[in-house]
Amino acid sequence: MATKNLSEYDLASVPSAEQMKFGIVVAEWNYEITGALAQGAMDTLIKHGAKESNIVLKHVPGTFELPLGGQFLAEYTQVDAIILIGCVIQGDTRHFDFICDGVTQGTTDLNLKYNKPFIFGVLTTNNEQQALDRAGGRLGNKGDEAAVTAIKMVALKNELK
Ligand code: DLZ
Repeated sequence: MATKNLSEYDLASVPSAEQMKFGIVVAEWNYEITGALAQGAMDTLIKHGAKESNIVLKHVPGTFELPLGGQFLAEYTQVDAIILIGCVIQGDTRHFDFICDGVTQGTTDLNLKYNKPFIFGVLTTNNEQQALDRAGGRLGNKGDEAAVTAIKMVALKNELK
């Protein structure tokens, strides 16, 4: 059997999300940005076949609460993947670092604890403009990317299990 050349893999193609169930947890802090990211994620999931009735959308106060919000969804719903959406903007104090550390480690832990994709849809920026640029502005919408990542990870799990 001929070995498939790695360059033949179509990295741009996205599997169908028709049979998949998703959770989206959105931080209320910087909602002008996180709301746009969540909308991008929702639109992209639906564009790739997910049914709106198979998407559970919940809010938490801030980015720091995202891992626990995600854990609630993993425990109490039947979703295949959970997208965590937040935006932390650098300020004058070290709060930024603590929130970023907490949400990053928390998300990593959830992925491995539940054997389920928890997607890191968190912007960590120096200022508001950098966040706006990535929430539907000149650099696209990172919510779209988070949704595609969720679909690809669920498809990979379904293929292997
Ligand atoms: C307190 C705080 C600060 C200063 N900045 C942000 C931020 O930029 N983005 C964000 O999502 N949340 C922020 N928070 C709130 C924390 O995430 C958290 O909700 C509180 O510390 C309570 O646990």
